[in-house]
Amino acid sequence: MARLTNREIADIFDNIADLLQIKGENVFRVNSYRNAAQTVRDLARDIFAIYEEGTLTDLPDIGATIAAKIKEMLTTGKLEFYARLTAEVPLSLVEVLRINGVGPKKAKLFWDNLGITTVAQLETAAREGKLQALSGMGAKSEQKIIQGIEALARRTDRVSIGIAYPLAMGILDDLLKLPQAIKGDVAGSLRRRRATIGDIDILIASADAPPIMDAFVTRPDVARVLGHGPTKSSVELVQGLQVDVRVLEPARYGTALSYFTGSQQHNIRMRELALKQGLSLNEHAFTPTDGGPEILCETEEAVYAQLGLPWIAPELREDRGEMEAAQAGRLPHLIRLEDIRGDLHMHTTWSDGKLSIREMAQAAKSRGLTHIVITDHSQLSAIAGGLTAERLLEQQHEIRAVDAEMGPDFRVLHGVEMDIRADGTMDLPDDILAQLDVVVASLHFSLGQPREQITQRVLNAIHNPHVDIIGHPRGQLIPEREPADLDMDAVFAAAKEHDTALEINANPRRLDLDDVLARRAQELGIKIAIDSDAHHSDNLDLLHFGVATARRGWIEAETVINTWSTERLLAWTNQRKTFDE
Ligand code: DGT
Ligand code: CA
Ligand code: CA
Ligand code: ZN
Repeated sequence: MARLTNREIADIFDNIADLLQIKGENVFRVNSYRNAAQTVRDLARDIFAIYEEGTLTDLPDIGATIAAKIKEMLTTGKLEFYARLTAEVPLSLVEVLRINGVGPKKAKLFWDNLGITTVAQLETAAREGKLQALSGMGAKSEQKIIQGIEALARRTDRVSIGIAYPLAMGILDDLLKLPQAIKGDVAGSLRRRRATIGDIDILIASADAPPIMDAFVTRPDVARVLGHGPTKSSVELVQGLQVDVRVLEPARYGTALSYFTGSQQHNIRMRELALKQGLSLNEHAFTPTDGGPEILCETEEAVYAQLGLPWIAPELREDRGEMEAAQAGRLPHLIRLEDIRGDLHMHTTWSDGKLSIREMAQAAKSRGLTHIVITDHSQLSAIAGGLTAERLLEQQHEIRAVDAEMGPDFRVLHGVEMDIRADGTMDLPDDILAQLDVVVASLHFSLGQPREQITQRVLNAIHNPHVDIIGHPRGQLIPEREPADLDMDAVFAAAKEHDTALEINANPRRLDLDDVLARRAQELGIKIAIDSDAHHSDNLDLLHFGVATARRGWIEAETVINTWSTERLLAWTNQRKTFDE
């Protein structure tokens, strides 16, 4: 018998809370299971070890009754009480509760009157108009339930950082406005800037947690409260994301921040290192294994210093060699957003952008950039208003005019985002490309081609002496479109040979190249571009996602052509035109 894990036990307690709620049990009983689930879920150790030590009831929200149930699950793999409960109330109703707009009362209403026990049955009934006649229901609420079911189907377990990041920052900002909050951070995968996020973790330092918890769980964007404790609470946002907020005393903040930033693998390495020094490390503190007082860390720097390490940037904390690098004093000098001087891929009303060349130039200048390259689509992207060779040369007049207008401190350069056609040819002739400052070549169509064919298309683009950058190389869209089946070894070899830059597209739906590929590219000595691919001035603010992905890939400023001065960039593209051809 495989022993039940913390998570499985937590899930069972959560299910019990849901089922009791549907039964109409009192809120204290329901919450006791809900809170126990949260405690078990948040444990840093295997609960079986705690059970063996006999200290289960020392845990918050675990009394004798709950502890007995944990023991039963750990030792028999079953829970009699849970079996009886699910015989009475079907377990599949727990899934029905996940639909926004369906609470325990409605779930019971549908079950009692129509015998509905699954989401599929509820959807059928709603579409047949059978819900609206029930008491307290109507056509409108029936429609809302259909929408809720559709949203549930779309809800994957992970969401794009582009969605999670602004939500998290909004919540953090609001919490930091409370007078009780001293400081705070986003933690977890979001602080490490993973491309996709499971849930949002936020930490706040404060000596007075309850008002912060109350403010958090009563936010208007909360769909349901999953747990509301004195120092930690979890909610599901109306957007479908889970958010965990924890409040720490300031003296322990650094240890908690380090722990909850993860990754779990990085934490394990930290703990191993601590143990070698005779210290046990958990989310609260270091404790000497031979007894003695806890060592508290107010800052993360102090946590790392305790282990004799320099602070490690959160983007590196994936146990991909960062511990060894830190110990050897060889952490990379990661690129920062401030290092980016030029954005080399953006669109205007000449193709599918929303703003004029002038508006994009002004927006970029006001954000502190020194140059941009206007890269509208080429003709094959007809739906995006792609430009013919003639239109492209017409555009050059306007670009040169706006460039002159902007003055000497800001340059507007002329480029194109040229399609690489399905047959492997380029969408514009060489004599046209030769007249541009920077050429980005991208795959937009026939991305499902077999490996050899699609790889050859990219190789053809790299072999073209006018192509400077391969835009969003694999064409992935997060979460719906898988990357094209490119032979990246072949792409890297060609990019290295021809000194062609590969793009990290900063749009959070793309983030392509990803962190792992970007790191390999840098190791091979290949240049990287980090571009917004903006279609509106607001999109220029997405660059930080590209920089974050680069940092996760250990990328240093010197690798990235956007950190160069305008002169250096132009010297590079000009010299490439005469390269070996
Ligand atoms: P996510 O939410 O799936 O995108 O990824 P994370 O990394 O945000 O994971 P999450 O929210 O489950 O936990 C936040 C951090 O807390 C995680 O990065 C490391 C730490 N943590 C959570 N559970 C454990 C655990 O069982 N052991 C260790 N060592 N650390 C844990
Ligand atoms: Ca998380
Ligand atoms: Ca979490
Ligand atoms: Zn583009």
